[in-house]
Amino acid sequence: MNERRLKTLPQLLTPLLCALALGSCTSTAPTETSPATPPSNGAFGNIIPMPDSIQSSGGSFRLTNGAGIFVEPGTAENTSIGDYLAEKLRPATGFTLEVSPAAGPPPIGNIYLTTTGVDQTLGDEGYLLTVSNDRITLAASQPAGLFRGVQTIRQLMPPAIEYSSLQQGPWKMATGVIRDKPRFPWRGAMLDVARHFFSVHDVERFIDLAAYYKLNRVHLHLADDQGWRIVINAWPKLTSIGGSTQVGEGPGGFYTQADYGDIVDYAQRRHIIIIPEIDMPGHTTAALASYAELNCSGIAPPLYTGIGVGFSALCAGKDITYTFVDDVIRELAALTPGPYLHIGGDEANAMSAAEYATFIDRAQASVQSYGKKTLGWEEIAQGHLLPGSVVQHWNSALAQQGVQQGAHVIMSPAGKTYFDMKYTSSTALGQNWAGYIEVKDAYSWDPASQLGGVSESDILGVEAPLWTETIQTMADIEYMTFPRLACFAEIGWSRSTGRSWDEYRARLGSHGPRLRAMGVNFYQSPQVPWE
Ligand code: NGO
Repeated sequence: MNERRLKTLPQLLTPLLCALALGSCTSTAPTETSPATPPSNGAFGNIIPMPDSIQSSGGSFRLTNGAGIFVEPGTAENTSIGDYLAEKLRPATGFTLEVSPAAGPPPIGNIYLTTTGVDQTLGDEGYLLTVSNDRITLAASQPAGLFRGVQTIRQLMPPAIEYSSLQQGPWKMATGVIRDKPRFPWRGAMLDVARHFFSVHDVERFIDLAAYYKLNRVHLHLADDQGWRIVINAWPKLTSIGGSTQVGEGPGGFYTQADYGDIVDYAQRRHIIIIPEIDMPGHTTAALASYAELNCSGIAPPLYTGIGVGFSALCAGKDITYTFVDDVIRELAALTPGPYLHIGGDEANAMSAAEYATFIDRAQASVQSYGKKTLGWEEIAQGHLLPGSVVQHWNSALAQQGVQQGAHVIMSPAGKTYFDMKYTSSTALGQNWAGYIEVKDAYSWDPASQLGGVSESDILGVEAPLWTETIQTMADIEYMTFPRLACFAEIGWSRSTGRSWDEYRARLGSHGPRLRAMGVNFYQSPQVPWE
């Protein structure tokens, strides 16, 4: 039970909303809803990730044909969010849901999205959602906050709203006020498109599903031993040769720079930043097989389609290696609006510690020279980190060395966040080197107490990787990712106090019909009372 939430909500929110004239001053006396005891009708308490505060007012809003979505101000960014919401609500309702600019709250029955005159303490992604009998008002100080709040509106609608075909209404939602903002600014999911290649369409679906649970980063693991997946114009054989294989017998594949641009744009519209990773200096067989000169021996190894790790390395002693690295980073930086480039850095066991440290120093310098910040797996903390470099914890205590150098950390502890770990010993897909991760395990941990020497203030956020050695199709991706992504999203977004597995499992169970409506092939864990 969260005492702070219970005491402060009526005192803080109602006057604030009335003062902002956001259409929330209904005559219905608000009733408090603790996150640990959602209302029995579930409607206002089944949101994932759990909002920072919820106050339900016992009424109901009904969306009917003729309703519109009004955005204020009608900037391109706000209009795009209005359009996105309309696109999500139109198929199941069959309503036209026109999107128009507004100056002040619209008439009764409409949806109002506003960034005008909104409480700045909501931050970049926070929002204030007021559902009254008359209208839905979503206020945020930034467009990203509006976008996150739109996901809450979707989750307040009946689950059938998520079907892509016409469904039976009525389209009612419970009334109340939600004030919400995230715990961590970085909440990511990683998709390994190197071990198996996935189409632009698959990546976009992955992005869409991540957006539903308010993630804001999608990290693409674009190169590994088994495949190089992004065209680099200065080194075309990386994809023509290095992109031609994957784990097993499949033909591999790669993204053109235009494909990658489409993915970046698709993510940007969902207020998600794409983090591209080129894994180096290890995990580089695809590059080494494409260009003999990148090998210390001058001889290209054969392409690799197995699942071993730690055996390959670029040649740290050759100048051409750094020309190559700089070319790749330059082209990737030019294609990537986000501030980070991920240089990998994990398991470079085939080079000496001194060579590794030199390599990481030089790669970081290249990243910085193109105006970006470096992200790397925790091993990069063995180099000299530049200010702004971020270390991604996965399986050792090396992130502590990063913290000692002043770096921030992204928490991806393998035993909790690796979506490629099997749920149980009978899961057909996945690996188990970091253990089994049932749904309860995916929910029951806290980033700030996970690794000694890495505390809340050191942590930029969390990220869950899906490595794809055993994952071949979108259905496989969905099975390993869901429902664990929902658990993970709550760890990244919601406050840690008052969290309870017993409360959460019921809330997650209520997402069964939503995931089914979206066509998600999720693992129906026996730990969860699925509806
Ligand atoms: C490790 C390894 C990856 C594997 C993954 C499989 C990291 C950072 N490096 O995680 O190459 O694919 O495990 O679980």
